[in-house]
Amino acid sequence: MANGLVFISSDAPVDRWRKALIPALPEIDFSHDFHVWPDCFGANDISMNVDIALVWRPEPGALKHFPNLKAVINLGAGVDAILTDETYPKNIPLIRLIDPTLTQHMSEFIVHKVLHFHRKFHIYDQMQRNHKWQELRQDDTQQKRVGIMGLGTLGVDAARHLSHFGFKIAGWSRTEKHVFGIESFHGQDSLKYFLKSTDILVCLLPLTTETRDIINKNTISQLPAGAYIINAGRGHQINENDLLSALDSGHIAGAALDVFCTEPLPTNSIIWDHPKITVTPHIASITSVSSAAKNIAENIRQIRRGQTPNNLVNFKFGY
Ligand code: NDP
Ligand code: OXD
Repeated sequence: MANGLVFISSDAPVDRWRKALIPALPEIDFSHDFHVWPDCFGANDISMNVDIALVWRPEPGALKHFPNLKAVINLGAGVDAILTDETYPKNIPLIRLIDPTLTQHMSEFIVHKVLHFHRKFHIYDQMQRNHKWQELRQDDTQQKRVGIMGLGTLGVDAARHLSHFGFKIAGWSRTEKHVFGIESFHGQDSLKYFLKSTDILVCLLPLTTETRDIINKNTISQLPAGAYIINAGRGHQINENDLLSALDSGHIAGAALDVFCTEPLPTNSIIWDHPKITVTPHIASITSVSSAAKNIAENIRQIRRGQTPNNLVNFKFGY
């Protein structure tokens, strides 16, 4: 019976993962049953022995080399990089990461960015550079409306943290939600009402065929003049040219982008130096290896016991 793990990622730190997984899975002999792609490529006994793949942005086509796979475990929350691989074997369950540290770090990022715009720190930063001492009018927090696209694990937690400051919070999701203190909108038909009442838009959607390019000329025009946009979902959810036009016209007052259509953001991109954009290099929430390892270990045990693992991806919806 297959009982090997294969680690497939070009940019996740395999040594740190191995180190964190060893104490979390004392029942596994890591010297024999933990393999790293592509080093193990071509070794037939290894291919046959692997039942679980641990992946982050895996090389397309790599998974098909393991005929006895029972499950694929993603080392991050978003699974878009896996589902765009046409060769992904859809009969193999895909599990994504839900981890309290990842959620906490994302909420810290979102709270920081919302306060940054709400308290006008982006303008004070520029004023400091120009040696300008001036007090700006401050809007009341209770009047400021934050709209969160994606009321899932990350969106709900960010909403809860923001509501403690007194912001008016709305959320938009695919299915209906009832979350205390959050005005909830769902489905395409309600999107315009959600956008109309949003001063600071936060995107925490997964990237799917429905959410690709969802923040575009048309949807941006439905936001009130002077709105802000924060994107920590995926770069392809925003049409970057439409955003740049809206920033240049003044309809959008500022944007904080953590994710981009091309990553790393090319050094010659005009986004880097845009005065109304703050850029971070996809770090809104980096997977905490030590915290996630416990979670992943539990899922590995459940799969091997024949139980249904936690956090299964729904292939129909793509997240
Ligand atoms: P969840 O699956 O828990 O939540 C996704 C939310 O998006 C759900 O509320 C879902 O609606 C909603 N949604 C999905 N499709 C649509 C649609 N077509 N229309 C309206 N709403 C939709 O995901 P997480 O909160 O865990 O993560 C969200 C994303 O954040 C990840 O997929 C990833 O891309 C990104 N991320 C970015 C990181 C970074 O560092 N920048 C780090 C971690 C994650 P419903 O509730 O009805 O299903
Ligand atoms: C994730 C990410 O999806 O880091 O976990 O973007």
